[in-house]
Amino acid sequence: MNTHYTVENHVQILIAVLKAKGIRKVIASPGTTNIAFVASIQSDSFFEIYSAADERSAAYIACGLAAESGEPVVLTCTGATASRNYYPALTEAYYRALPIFAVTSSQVLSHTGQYFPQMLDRSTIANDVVKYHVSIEPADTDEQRWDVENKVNTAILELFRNGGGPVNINLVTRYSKDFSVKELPKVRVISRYLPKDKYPEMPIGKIGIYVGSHSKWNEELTAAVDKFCQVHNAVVFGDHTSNYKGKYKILDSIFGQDNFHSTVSDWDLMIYIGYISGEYSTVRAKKVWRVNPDGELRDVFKTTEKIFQTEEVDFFNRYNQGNPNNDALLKECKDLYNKMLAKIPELPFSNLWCAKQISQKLPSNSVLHLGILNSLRSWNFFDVPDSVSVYSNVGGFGIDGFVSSLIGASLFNKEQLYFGIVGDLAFFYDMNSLGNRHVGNNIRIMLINNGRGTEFRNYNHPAQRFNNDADPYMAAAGHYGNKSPNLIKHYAEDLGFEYLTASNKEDFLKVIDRFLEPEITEKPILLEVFTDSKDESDALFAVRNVEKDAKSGAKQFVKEMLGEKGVGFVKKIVGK
Ligand SMILES: Cc1ncc(C[n+]2csc(CCOP(=O)(O)OP(=O)(O)O)c2C)c(N)n1
Ligand SMILES: [Mg+2]
Repeated sequence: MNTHYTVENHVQILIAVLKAKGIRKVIASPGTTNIAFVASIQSDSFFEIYSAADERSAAYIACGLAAESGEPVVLTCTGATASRNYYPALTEAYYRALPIFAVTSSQVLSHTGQYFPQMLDRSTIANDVVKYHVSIEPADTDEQRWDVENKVNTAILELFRNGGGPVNINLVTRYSKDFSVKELPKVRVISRYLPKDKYPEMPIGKIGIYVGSHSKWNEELTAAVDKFCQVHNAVVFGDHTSNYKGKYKILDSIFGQDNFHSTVSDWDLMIYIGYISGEYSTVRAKKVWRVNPDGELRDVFKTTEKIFQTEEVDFFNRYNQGNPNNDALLKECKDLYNKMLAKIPELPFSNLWCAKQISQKLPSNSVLHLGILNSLRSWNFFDVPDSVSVYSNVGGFGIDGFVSSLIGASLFNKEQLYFGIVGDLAFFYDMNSLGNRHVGNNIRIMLINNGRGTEFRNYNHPAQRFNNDADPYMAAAGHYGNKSPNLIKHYAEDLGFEYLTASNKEDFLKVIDRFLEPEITEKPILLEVFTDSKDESDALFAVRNVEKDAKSGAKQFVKEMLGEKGVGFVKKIVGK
């Protein structure tokens, strides 16, 4: 027999990860849909394969072998009712925490329920049969390949997690007859570390910490992270919602430029802590280590290789030995940040302009809530005082609960000021909560009213190509009084708010001291700022184009002179 691995690359990925994890024992049952997998492992002497024609028995054989050897055992079977016969033994394995990896296989999932012979619906499995189950298909794009790697790794990690247990991956086959692949692809192999495990060496290279949205930090965690950065010449990137206030903080949004990518954003290792970030950071990292007590794979930067299931402070303290004091990367990042910030030109009247004017002037110890996307993005370019904590509804990214979330936070401490920066659509969505009888005078809302979701009119938004045609339905323009100067004024005043308004820079500068009054005022304050979508977009363009590198600059030049087609043409010629 002169065959090698199948060309079906999801199968290759599965085999590569199995080998990397040292999983070699397989019980194979006969069939057609699993030929891609069976023929591939049969050609690789690494695997120790046994045959069992009866799937019910095959799975019990796997139980016996796993229990006796202490090793995971892989099962493989085909379509029809084959996989149904795994149920009894997988149930046994579930309750005995035996690491059985059931690799089922099938035709394309779109055949489910359409009377294709041998096709079952495997979308649900009883709760006590496997700990994890998923289908994977051949990967035609990088995105699909990344997804397959994540799913294969998750399944295998689950085999051993919390004492171990059975899992299932369903391989969708294209029945390829090509078994000519001699070498398995290089794959991402993900490992999980518990506190009791020996931790890997910190790699040599450029190391950074990226913080997603994060609750308020305590001193112990800040000290551990700062010491880590000092020892490893690392920096901490993230947006306001990271709430990190230590010495190594870099608010990296300004590095997200249209025609410039700084090497300070290219890391060998990123240590990711916290939850979802709404920043859309441009950091690239060759490898990511995620640190979180939940121990889950969360791979937004798409290069996660290790998961540390532990408290953040314990992780950093384990790597904080030694006393080198190297702040070179911090200095480089800070210099670049300051240089780029200084290059921001005078902006048109906009959310960004307001942020630039007042972000540093927020009263000490106040709390800032930012509406998702446009407001969060605008304020992320400019630092706020360290005593100010910042939150945004980036968990679900809804525009539906901004005012309520702000009010909820403000109930906690009546002596503290709670600021909210919010767009008109988000405000009107949730404005009924302004009438909640618990609203206190510690609330200050800045409503940026541009009469639409200006997000969809920004120069770099996909809807931009529709120009004004984006207004009626994509940007939902013209609702809610269409920038009425009276509507919110009446509503807010009738509910006991002090109302301020500004439609230009001069107006704004006149009212802003009142809005930022550090003492709690007699009434809560609502400042309605009327801006124009074009100004909002122009301001964003200005901050995203303060720097240009030679390569992107040349590309931009070609684009301006020849259009997108010209860029394609030049790319073809120069081959890049
Ligand atoms: C509940 C919900 N519906 C729709 C969206 C999609 N969405 C994201 S931003 C946005 C526009 C928000 O407009 P506005 O609050 O006026 O802010 P602006 O972009 O004008 O600053 C919409 C509709 C969402 N995030 N949540
Ligand atoms: Mg708006």
